[in-house]
Amino acid sequence: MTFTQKLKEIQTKQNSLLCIGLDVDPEKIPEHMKSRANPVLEFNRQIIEATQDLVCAYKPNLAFYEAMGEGGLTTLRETLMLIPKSVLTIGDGKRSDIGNTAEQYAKSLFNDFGFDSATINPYMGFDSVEPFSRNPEKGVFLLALTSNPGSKDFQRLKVKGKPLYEKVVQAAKKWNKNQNIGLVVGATHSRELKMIRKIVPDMPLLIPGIGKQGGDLKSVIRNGCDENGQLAVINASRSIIYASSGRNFADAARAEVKKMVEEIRAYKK
Ligand code: OMP
Repeated sequence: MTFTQKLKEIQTKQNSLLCIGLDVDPEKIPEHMKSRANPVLEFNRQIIEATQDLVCAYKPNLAFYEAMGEGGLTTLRETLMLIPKSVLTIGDGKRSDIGNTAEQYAKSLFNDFGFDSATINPYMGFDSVEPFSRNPEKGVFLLALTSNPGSKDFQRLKVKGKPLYEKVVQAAKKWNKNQNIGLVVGATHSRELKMIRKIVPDMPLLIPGIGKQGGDLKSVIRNGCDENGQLAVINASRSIIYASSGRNFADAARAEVKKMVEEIRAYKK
């Protein structure tokens, strides 16, 4: 089964397009957790247990775990073991390098950590992406138009009359022989999202930027889903995992997730 088929199946079974970003900053977790043996792991365990029936994916951003120093990657590995197989994992490292090195990144993310998919920077071209997309079961999300203000610095530059991000979309479509490539499009660009969805009607779109970054959920759902109301993976991190800084943080995260999932279902109609 290809990654895209697997994503469709999981989104149907879970009846959810929502992805939670496990971007855990040890300083931001509730005070009462800080005396635990491994506060971040325990925090993740409670977030995952409280939300796993309501989401289609979890996306740990590797930066947060690398920044923890020794033990951070072990915490990431242990976190991945807590995620049930009914839900996908996205390793968000935005990796890229020459083919020989990209092979090692792919091996690390897919074989060693065992992520189902990863975010990849396509700037270095096909040979840098191919090691990640070789296995049809593993998904690759190529950065197309990112949610941050700096996305205009390069991604919107015109190349032969078209913005660079559109060239990335066209290339991803061409490279998608294994039906496992998707694109990252920020929720902060809903007009462009609509245009990108038209070019790639059946590719997964990872859409971060809801919540703290200000993306509008309704327009993202209306513009980012495929014709069956699927294949958009809507990510929110801080607005969910830090919904409360108190003892009720996991319940508060669940309430926030429930609210978002219900809104998404309503907007799909
Ligand atoms: P919140 O703003 O807290 O919801 O977090 C957004 C998450 O999505 C972070 O892990 C970002 O690194 C990631 N992200 C973006 O915010 N914008 C992008 O354009 C791409 C990503 C990503 O690839 O996931």
